[in-house]
Amino acid sequence: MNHNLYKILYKNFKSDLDKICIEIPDYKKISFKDLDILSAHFASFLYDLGLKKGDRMICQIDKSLSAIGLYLGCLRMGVIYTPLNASYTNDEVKYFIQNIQPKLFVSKPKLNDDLENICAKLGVHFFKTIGTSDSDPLLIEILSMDPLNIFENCKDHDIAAILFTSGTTGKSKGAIITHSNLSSNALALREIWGFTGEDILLHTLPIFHVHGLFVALNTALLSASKIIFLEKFNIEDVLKNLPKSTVMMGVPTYYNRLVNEEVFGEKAYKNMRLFISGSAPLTEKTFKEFKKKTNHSILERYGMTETGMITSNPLDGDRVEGTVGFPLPKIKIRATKEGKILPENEKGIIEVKGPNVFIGYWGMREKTEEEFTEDGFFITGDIGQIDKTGRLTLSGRSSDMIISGGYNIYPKEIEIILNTIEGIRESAIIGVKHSDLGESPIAVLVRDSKVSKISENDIIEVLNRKLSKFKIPKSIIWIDKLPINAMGKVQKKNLRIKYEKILL
Ligand code: MCA
Repeated sequence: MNHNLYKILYKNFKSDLDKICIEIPDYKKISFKDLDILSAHFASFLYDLGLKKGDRMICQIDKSLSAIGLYLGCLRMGVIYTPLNASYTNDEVKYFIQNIQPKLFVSKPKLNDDLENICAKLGVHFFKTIGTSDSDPLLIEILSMDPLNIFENCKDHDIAAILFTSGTTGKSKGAIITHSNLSSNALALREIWGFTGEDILLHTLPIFHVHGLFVALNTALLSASKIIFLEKFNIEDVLKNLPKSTVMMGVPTYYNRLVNEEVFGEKAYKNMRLFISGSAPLTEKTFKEFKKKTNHSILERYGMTETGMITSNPLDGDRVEGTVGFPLPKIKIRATKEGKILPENEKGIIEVKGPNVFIGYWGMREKTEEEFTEDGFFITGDIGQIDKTGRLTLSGRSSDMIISGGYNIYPKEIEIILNTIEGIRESAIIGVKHSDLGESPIAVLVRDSKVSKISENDIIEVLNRKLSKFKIPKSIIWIDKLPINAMGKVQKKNLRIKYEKILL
């Protein structure tokens, strides 16, 4: 059997190739046939550069049909696809290039000249740029090539993508995701969420993360559902296109914004059958307000970059707010404490096993071994409990990761930079409540009295040069000394309690 994910997607949508697959409102509609040809052109582009199965490429481009064509072209060729947040700085990107040593880097146009030099210095064979318009030179060149209708033969463990997920140590880890990780998860989601060719998915998520790329795109393509493809979550565009849609996927911020939007009414959601939320905890307040306003119970699910989707509230059955439902078919979860499996309703670290679980972190054997148990469960690092019906409730994280509008932020990555700044003796990054993004980072700093005072603006300026905007602390607080426990560890929990309302 050929486990090539594109082959599996194609097999499931080829029955009606003339059907509209993707609509970009007020701009363009393409059929499944157009999509298949577009992906074959991108496969040809990769082949023409000499890339082959197992080679790696990185792209840092804007959400567009070309971005989808490039992703599907990589799948067709068996080229390993790594998308990056378009707002990552060169410092962040340099790390990713050094980590996976791609043969090809595709960047958005005019991101900056340094990137091409960085790629050359780091031995990247090819540096290309592609924009979002139909008149983009590289797109025109690619469309002039003969399409390559390839379905590279892949085994189930062959790698489809490497997606980076931040690490508690401050250095991101490349999660190695196989063709069958992705196909098994998409097949399971199609089944449990009842996706069919009659569905129309409103897609507003970025496609450089698992949620928008795999959970939304793969599941819709596998189901031959139509996709209304928006550049980003913009409330006006969402309200305009919701009436044409039947399913929406989003982070909790999307639902907070909708529920607080006056004009979000029955007209908007009249054809909607399902609202799905994930990537960050959905508050019970938002769940209740949304239900009151629309009579829809948002379906919350739980996943990670390393595992795709793990559990989901049921399509038919109780969607209990504050819980993330039941394991997907063929997936096992358990709560453990110091290696012991806990009984029902006892809080512990959640571990997961199944066809959805990645095979490890690229170039980090030890780190990979640390995160799997002897009997093959992946240790998620999330804290939760499982009740007697098997329903999972999450209650926190063993690390001090912050989730801001669905983006994961690891304090260590920011603290490492802060601790290099003259004038700062100690630093602690903590997550505090944010009414729109759920959580946001703030910096609690101790001055180095031996050095002249540094201003908050100067600190933010240094951070802006090194980090994507979404990681920048929303506030800076100076204190005399950080609270530490007997082990000398900063007691961030105390700081979170003390400053939890500072942004509200
Ligand atoms: C944008 N900004 C942010 C965020 N997003 N700051 C903090 N946190 C954020 N999440 C900043 C921008 O840098 C910009 O700064 C300013 O806010 C306005 O940018 P804009 O894009 O207009 O912001 P927005 O429209 O308010 O975006 C918020 C958002 C967006 C819509 C929630 O962050 C979003 O689409 N998040 C989805 C993330 C996602 O796909 N997560 C899935 C990960 P400036 O103005 O200074 O330039 S996958 C995952 O978690 C697992 C696998 C799972 O289970 O799904």
